[in-house]
Amino acid sequence: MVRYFIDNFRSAFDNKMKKNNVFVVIAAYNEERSITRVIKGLKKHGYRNIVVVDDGSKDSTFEIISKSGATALQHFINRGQGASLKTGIDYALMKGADYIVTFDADGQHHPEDIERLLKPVMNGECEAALGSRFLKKDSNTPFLRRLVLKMGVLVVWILYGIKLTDSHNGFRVFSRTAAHRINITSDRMEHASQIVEEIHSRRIPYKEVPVTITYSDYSKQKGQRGWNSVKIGFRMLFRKLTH
Ligand SMILES: Nc1nc2c(ncn2[C@@H]2O[C@H](COP(=O)(O)OP(=O)(O)OP(=O)(O)O)[C@@H](O)[C@H]2O)c(=O)[nH]1
Ligand SMILES: [Mg+2]
Repeated sequence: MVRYFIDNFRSAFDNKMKKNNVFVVIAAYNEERSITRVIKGLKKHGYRNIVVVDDGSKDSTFEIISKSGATALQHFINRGQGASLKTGIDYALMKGADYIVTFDADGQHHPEDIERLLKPVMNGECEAALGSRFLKKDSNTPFLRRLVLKMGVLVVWILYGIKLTDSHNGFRVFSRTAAHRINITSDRMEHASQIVEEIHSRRIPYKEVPVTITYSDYSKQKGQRGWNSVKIGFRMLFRKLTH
């Protein structure tokens, strides 16, 4: 009985210690309606180092983050999710992060999935864990979005020679080493393909891990339009041909 309590206490203590060097980086653009819930959810799961980059929002996102207890960084103009993640990752590295989680501000990601992503990186199995909504059966991704994402998988395979099940999933974990090596120079949504390309070309060991991505009315109304995805595809192709 005593042994049971000691083991439980030790495992809770170990988990807390492990989470101390985990930094969760969130890019947020006009997310005043969801950001409080997202930060609270992460804190509830024991994450203390939460870095939110307000990407020149026109609403009160920055004021909300500043009062939330999370670290609030700000772009004075809107620069895009890629640029925001770079700002947040650079900050986390500067603060000594050992593990970096990239997490969305619109409530589509679930904090309970973070441990599953962290595990293979902490075990030394890989340096980057990439979330995949398609390794799980219960995906609630709308049909059109699913189609666009599957095309993205195909394009990434053809352009970069890397075959993933979900190449445009913003939920990931990087080790400190991987975060240092992955150079995000694409400011906007093409950064997702660039991260995959960097992982491949720099031979960073990676693993796909199942995660749940929730599509709510809010996220669907705020999320990416089909046309935008086509533009991203063209920009990826342009980048590939000119680099
Ligand atoms: N759209 C957009 N999002 C940004 C920008 N800067 C930061 N973000 C954040 O990036 C995250 C992902 O943006 P989404 O537009 O939802 O993209 P997505 O989740 O890949 O696409 P959906 O599956 O359609 O939701 C959110 O947390 C945004 O707040 C920006 O300039 N534009
Ligand atoms: Mg979204």
